[in-house]
Amino acid sequence: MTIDKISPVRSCTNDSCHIEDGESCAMGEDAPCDCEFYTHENDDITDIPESNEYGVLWSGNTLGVQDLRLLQARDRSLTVGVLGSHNTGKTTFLLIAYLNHIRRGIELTYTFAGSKTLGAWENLSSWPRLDTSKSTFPPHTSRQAERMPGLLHLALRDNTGELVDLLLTDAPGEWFTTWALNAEDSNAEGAQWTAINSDLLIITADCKKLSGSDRGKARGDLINLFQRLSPFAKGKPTFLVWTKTDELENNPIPMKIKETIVDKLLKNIPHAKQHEVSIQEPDSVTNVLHALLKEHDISKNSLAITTPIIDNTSFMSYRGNNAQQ
Ligand SMILES: Nc1nc2c(ncn2[C@@H]2O[C@H](COP(=O)(O)OP(=O)(O)OP(=O)(O)O)[C@@H](O)[C@H]2O)c(=O)[nH]1
Ligand SMILES: [Mg+2]
Repeated sequence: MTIDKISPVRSCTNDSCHIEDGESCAMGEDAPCDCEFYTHENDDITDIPESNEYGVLWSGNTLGVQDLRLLQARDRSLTVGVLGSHNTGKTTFLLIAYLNHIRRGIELTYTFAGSKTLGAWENLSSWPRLDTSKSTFPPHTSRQAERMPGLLHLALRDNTGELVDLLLTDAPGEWFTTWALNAEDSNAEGAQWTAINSDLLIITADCKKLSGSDRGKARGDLINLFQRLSPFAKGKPTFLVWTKTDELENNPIPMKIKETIVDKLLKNIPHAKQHEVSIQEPDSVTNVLHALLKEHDISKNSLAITTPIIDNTSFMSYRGNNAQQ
């Protein structure tokens, strides 16, 4: 789902199968074309690489709903929804987070402990890695999967050794612009899925756009998104992330525009916090992700069980690891 290309129109007539969303065949076929319910047209346009045909965890592709069940059986997993309109730096944010985690020798609060979507991460990474003189940003995220975004997986370990599976959404920005205007639009299903299913939320605010000639539209899109997201963000750690801050030195965001955005953010999502990131400072991205996880831990701990200790023997006093003693 990460590289733009012409693909055949693929569909499955089995209602309980979501193979179009990147999942495995519900009938258990390894190759979807072996399934009686599966059809694909325009096959002559392009060959699909084999890895795209298999919706199983070892393919390394982005995950779908059925894949999640396999992952969630292992431990707690957290879905991080990354929302923002087209070109606001969502995929770049995710990619920097991945690349920074796999770099050796850097001190991190949460360390890299694996990924089920290495194929998808490495596909994205090939763009900046191509060649130092020609390296480039990842391409625009295509809107092939309509019902849910592609999920990128990062397993991280905190300093107590506890594992957390992060599922990061990589969705096309058009979904959110459409959803902000009309939640019922059929092109907005994936955005709605993201808002409902995310445990943690990141909204990207593009400093370059907000200081450029199209800043009025950029501001409008962002405020519409705050309003639409407001009921879904309740109780979820939410960050507004100002992306591309390296652009601000030459072209700052007009004060009035920034004030309006912050004002609307706090009206609609009062608990939202703000952070700044830039490709020039990769650690800024990692810090945001870690701060979001810390925020989640704080909100989780505030709900910790506080059963009073009413017996003196240590056996009777034990309340489990989660209880505050
Ligand atoms: N100056 C600067 N440009 C950036 C930075 N991050 C991203 N960009 C630019 O922004 C463009 C869009 O970035 P993406 O990460 O693809 O944006 P996106 O939100 O995923 O876009 P869609 O997939 O279309 O929704 C890139 O191609 C870069 O040109 C940054 O930190 N600084
Ligand atoms: Mg993208």
